[in-house]
Amino acid sequence: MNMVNTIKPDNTLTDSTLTKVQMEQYREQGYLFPISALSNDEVARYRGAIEDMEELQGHTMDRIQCNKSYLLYDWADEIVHHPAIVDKVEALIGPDVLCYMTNLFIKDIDSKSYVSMHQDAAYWGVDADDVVTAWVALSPAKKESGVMKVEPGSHKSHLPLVNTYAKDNLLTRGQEIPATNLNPANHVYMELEPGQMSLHHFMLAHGSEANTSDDRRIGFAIRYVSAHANKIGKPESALLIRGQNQSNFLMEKRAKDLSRGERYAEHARALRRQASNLFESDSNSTVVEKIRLTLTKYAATGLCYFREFRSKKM
Ligand SMILES: O=C(O)CCC(=O)C(=O)O
Repeated sequence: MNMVNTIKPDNTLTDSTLTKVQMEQYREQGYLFPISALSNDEVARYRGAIEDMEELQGHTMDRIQCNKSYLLYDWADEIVHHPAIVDKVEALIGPDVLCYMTNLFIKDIDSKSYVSMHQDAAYWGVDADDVVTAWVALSPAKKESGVMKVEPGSHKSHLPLVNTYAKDNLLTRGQEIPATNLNPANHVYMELEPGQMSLHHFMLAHGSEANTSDDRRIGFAIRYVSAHANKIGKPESALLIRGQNQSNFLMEKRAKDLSRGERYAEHARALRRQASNLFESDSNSTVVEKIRLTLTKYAATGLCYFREFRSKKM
């Protein structure tokens, strides 16, 4: 059996900027945790907003709502701009900060959902090193609830990745680093209390197991990119959070300045652009995979056009 480390640092990091030691840990190991981000009241408000919405619509947040939620919802817009989060991110990637994407990762009680070990950099198509995910816990993130685990230092080299399309894998293509390329004995579980966050470099190998606890596991992953980075492939959009944009990302409009219909349309446009890269096949894709990706791309693009059209009636 592999032994896995559960590191519990003595102190939660609370300074508005990071110390030299913390910066060094991030540069060398590729991650930092636990970091205080949200107050108890904020967690209750944000989790409440998600769960009220779920009650109203009669189902859990779907894949579309979980993707780039900051373009739709006030709670998500507030989190991506939260100074306790952005100050730490700025210490790592500089004063010009974009939010490229957010993903709400919900694992319900007894769900089999998991995330295979992968490196985000392998398929995000961002031409930079300054890309960091702030993973904010909106419920307890413990070993038994399927917290994120990371392979320290793995952000220094590209590892192979296979697309498994496994049923319960939360990743679009079930991207997975083959076990022979990993060292599970070194893996670290980044356990967090609600309101705390972890930071990880987009090259770091990470994943998570199923939730076996008696609460939902709700994590809000915010992808921050230096506003000097460029998007490879077809144009995509991002939201300027701080500083000046120097990148080739198209600029998104902030949700709080928009009506409900305008938010819906902005979100649909952003997801349509994202789909054109996300479901693009490459030279390693098999014929079957190429067909699968092309069909998924047309379905996703069509749905986004439909949502944009529907927004005009709101
Ligand atoms: O929330 C999880 O379990 C996985 C998150 C993840 O893969 C990410 O934030 O990049």
